Amino acid sequence: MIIQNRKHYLKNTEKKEYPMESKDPRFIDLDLNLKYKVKDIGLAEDGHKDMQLSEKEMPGLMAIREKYGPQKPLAGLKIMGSLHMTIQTAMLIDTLYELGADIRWATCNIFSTQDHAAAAIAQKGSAAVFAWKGETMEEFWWCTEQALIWPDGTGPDLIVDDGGDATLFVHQGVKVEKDPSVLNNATHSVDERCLMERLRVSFGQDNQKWTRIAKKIRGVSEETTTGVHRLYQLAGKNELLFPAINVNDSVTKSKFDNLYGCRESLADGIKRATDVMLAGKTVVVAGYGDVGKGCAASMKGYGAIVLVTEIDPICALQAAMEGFEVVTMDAAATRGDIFVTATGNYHVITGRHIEQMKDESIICNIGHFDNEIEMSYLDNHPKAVKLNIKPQVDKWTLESGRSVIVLAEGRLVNLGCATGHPSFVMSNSFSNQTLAQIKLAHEKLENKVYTLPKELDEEVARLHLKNLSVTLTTLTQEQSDYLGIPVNGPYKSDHYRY
Ligand code: NAD
Ligand code: 9W1
Repeated sequence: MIIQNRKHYLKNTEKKEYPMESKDPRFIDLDLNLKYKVKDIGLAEDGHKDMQLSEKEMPGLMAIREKYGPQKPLAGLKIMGSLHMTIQTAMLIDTLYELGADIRWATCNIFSTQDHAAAAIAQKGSAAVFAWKGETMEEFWWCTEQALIWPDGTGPDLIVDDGGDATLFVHQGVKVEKDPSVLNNATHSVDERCLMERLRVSFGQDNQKWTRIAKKIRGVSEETTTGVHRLYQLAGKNELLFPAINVNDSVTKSKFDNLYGCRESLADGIKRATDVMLAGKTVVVAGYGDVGKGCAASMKGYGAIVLVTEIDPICALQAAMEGFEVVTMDAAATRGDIFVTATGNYHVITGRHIEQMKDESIICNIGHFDNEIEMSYLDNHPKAVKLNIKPQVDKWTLESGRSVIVLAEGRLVNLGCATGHPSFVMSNSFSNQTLAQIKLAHEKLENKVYTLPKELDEEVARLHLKNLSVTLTTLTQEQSDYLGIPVNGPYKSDHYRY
């Protein structure tokens, strides 16, 4: 049943009162015939050139095109993507397109879109794309819904998600259609308000839309920790409406995202922001997990003296075995020239630490997105004065007369002050994404969260070896029998820690 008049329907069938006010003035109507909405289609040529440049740096994606392109394993399938609309993502889109998919795309972050990348995809037509840098929240959720609905009104067969917003859209839509009183629940964020407003309007036009869309979805592959966490929560409550593949926990994804990616991008961020010489400086790295290991190794490589802080004795021992001095932040505060937080924890550098630091110490964060450094101490201190040096670089002068330089307002320095991960890093993640999409398309899976089997993780690694001139050794049959490991893998047990 399509309900043209929501007011009438609700008055006659529901006891509870529903918000009957007209649409939020900020609401944007869907336009199913729109092929794209980007900042400037004239940027397409720049995008094409950058994409061409990244071909060599994304050998996994290029190898997948070569290997699977002719078979078209995604032919006839509609794929919706909600993932940073960057040059690297454009290369993923073109790969999925070459495997036969019919694609629509939105970004998963209002600031991360590279407008020339969006323009290139829109101009080529390999996907319908709705993304520009600096979207409002209302625009963001409009873009997400635009990407979820094809011109014939149907939804996707497959979703590529980063952070879980596309998955959330569908799940909340179904929830509302099961129990419209959900629409009356208080919202706790601008995002939630925008999504709920879209679902309210959608429900008024068609009260089975998301139920139908959810039924057709064969699965989602999820890129990030946050999104994967949401998926396991849904699955735990038996509320997951389709199968999900956790790409985040492939070895070839997480090692690149955490260790190798940050090893490249920390110094990039610090240098673009400050042009500081790292050699000879004392750099304090808080946390010695994969991100901290990459950061410490990078700073050591530049000739810096590296101090590490840790709470975990195993990681502390690892740091010591690499020759790093392991101290507390209280002890390090007076010694460091540059401070990097990489813990995922809360208030690892506090106001007390900042007050002890040497004049013009540089403070930055590459771990949890916004609260590893106690920025509220500076923001709320009546005597702390902020001087903006340039975008993402602030000099805070304290009551003592000393100052500190804070990068990216305490948010992720490699994203705020540099340009995210290199293409080669993303080639690993996105090769996992592509293999996950093929798996979802071809296998009958349950409504659970899966990780990719080790064979596919190994395949992603293999696809990157040729380009690096790596010659792999092949097990002889005798060696294979001796170890009990197949000649073609998988080579490790599932609990092996790389
Ligand atoms: P991890 O769990 O492997 O490492 C974090 C380490 O910090 C752990 O060893 C833990 O013992 C330590 N730690 C916790 N609290 C501490 C404290 N108070 N003082 C000192 N050490 C402490 O995690 P990871 O994979 O290294 O990721 C760390 C963070 O970086 C996460 O928040 C993650 O989301 C983020 N991350 C950022 C990027 C990026 O591009 N900026 C990329 C990947 C991950
Ligand atoms: N993902 N293509 C900023 C990136 C924001 C961003 C973010 C990446 C990529 C970590 C994904 C200013 C690209 C992305 C360029 C850029 C990420 C958040 C990528 C690194 C993750 C919250 N998370 N990522 N390239 N912004 O690099 O898709 O320049």
